[in-house]
Amino acid sequence: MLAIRMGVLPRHGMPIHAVLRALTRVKEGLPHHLLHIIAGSMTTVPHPLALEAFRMFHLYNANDLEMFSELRRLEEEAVAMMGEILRCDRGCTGMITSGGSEANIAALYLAREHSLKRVYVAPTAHDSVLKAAKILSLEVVKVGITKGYTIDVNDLEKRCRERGPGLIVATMGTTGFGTIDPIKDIDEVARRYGCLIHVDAAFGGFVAPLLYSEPLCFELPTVISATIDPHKLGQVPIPAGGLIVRSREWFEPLVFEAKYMPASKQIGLLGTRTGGSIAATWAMLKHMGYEGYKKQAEELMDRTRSLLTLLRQYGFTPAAEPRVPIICIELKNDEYVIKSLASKGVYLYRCGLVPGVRIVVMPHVSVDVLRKVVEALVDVAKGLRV
Ligand code: 0PR
Repeated sequence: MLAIRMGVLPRHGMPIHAVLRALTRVKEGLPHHLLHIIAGSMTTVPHPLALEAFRMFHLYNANDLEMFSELRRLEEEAVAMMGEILRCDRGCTGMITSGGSEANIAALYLAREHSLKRVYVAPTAHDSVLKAAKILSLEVVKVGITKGYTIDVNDLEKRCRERGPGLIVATMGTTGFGTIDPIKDIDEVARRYGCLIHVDAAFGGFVAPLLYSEPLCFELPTVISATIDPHKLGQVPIPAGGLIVRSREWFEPLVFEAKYMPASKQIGLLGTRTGGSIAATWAMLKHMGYEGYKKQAEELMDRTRSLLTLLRQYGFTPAAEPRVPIICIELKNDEYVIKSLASKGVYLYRCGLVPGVRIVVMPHVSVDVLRKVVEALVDVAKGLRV
């Protein structure tokens, strides 16, 4: 008999009820979006329609472009709908990814394949951008920021003049501060120095273009690609990110040869990917429509503004004036604050770049929840002063 040393793998399988009981115990130990106060994360409770659509299609591999060619059609329509939100009126293409990180890595990869080997990155950009640059061996040019936590266009211009053409990453809804880089001014700099722009709208894509009339994305000629995540404010379950690119020609390097596949090709950085993410994204875009997401964005920004007023009344200072529903409250000792809040069942994140805590006003973060967050913060801050 084969001598196998058993560790955690049971020699004989456990009955289903015992497995489920064990999993239930694990789940009970985790914070829950509705039972606790999760007000620092960019995840929210997915819409029941999105979960149903995911369940209907999760079995199908979206990367079998022949057997499941209908899925690619759904994907292209979902991409076109998100492209419309990002003001691409025609010609855009792209794909549903596993999230914002994969979309950003793919965007920087496309730039590299089109001979842009340098990337201009501000410290407010999401970490996945530096991760992408590292994986792809791109030269990183660090760009300064203003006191308002947005890209300093004068500094960007200076760097572009010194270093030359490259891909500039602008963020529509910074992870730590909820600010938006001055994308229109960045476009002017890009034009002058032969650069292109990738807009990381992973969080802000379902908010900013629906609320603000200023040029923000594909209506600017140097914007070549954008990230927009359905699994953040799209109410779609994880995993669902979105990569939108201006043209089929720019997307081409993401079409890979795969000889063993019926279509002899695959798209994207991954292999097998679930059709569930595509169906869930398509379903929510069709269900919410432009006006549905606009209404959600307005409501979340209303809540954010009320929260800012309340926080200021209690003497808390936001690090920046947010334009998407993310607030960074400057606080020393943020690690202690986060831990103390968690012991009260209130889960926030740190802002990252500055000491402070971050609140993200997601759809499940109601006015009542926000009131409880502020109460808990006041309590913990009292402890800090003594
Ligand atoms: N770009 C921006 C602007 C982001 O904020 C994020 C994620 C990404 C890209 C990467 O997206 P994926 O995480 O989908 O790959 N920012 C979130 C954050 O830092 C990630 C997150 C989400 C972290 C939920 C924790 C959490 O509970 O908040």
